[in-house]
Amino acid sequence: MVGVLELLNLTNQWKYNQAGIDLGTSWRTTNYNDAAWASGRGLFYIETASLPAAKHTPLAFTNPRQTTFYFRTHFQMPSNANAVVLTSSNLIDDGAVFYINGMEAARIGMSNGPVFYATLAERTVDNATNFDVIKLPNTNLVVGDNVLAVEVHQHATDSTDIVFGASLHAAFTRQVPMRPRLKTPTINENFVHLTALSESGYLHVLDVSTNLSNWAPLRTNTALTGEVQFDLPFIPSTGGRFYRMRVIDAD
Ligand SMILES: [Ca+2]
Repeated sequence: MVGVLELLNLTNQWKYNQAGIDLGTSWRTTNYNDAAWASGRGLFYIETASLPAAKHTPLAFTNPRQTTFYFRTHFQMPSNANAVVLTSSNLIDDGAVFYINGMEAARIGMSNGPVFYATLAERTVDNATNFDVIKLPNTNLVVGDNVLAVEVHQHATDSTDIVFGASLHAAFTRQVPMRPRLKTPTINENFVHLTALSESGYLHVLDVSTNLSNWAPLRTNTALTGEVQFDLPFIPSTGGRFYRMRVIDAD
């Protein structure tokens, strides 16, 4: 797979907890039961100013006001996820910490060191009019279901606004090639047609040998996805031939 896949957009559904209580660390883990949390879609907000994306889910202050709001959502990774670059574009007022499957992945507007419920954001966002674009590590991704958990922190306990919205994109810049595989040859009176499954962005080289040890390249094919066909002159009198296919990263 090559290209960019949208995993989450700003209006995706999240579970959220705005109870104003310290949830410790378990809330960010994959298996945490968030069934009792409310559901909504971004942007989440307590904000009178206009924002660069649609406001969908109003939040409400407790008394005293929350320092931290918690959010969780799921996204799906396709099976060839090991060559992915994750980018997240966010509207955050004021700071946030991101976790992928329970492991911290990024911070926005938060200082280094341990972060607790009462930890204040180190930056002040007047109005969340600028997107924070960050890269997230792919090290903790799994094929299939993944959990993105985000805690949003206020800069001050009397802050009058909070905004959260996040999108997530995966760029597949380099895929692991599928194993080269030759299909059963077909023969007509002039050619042997050898076909192989191919993949975009890779050279497909067909080698020939008479003894399985001395291999020589015979054909190179740069065809895009689908089947690559190698047409070999059919010369019945020349004896047996062995063929193998190699897949080479064309970059
Ligand atoms: Ca704020």
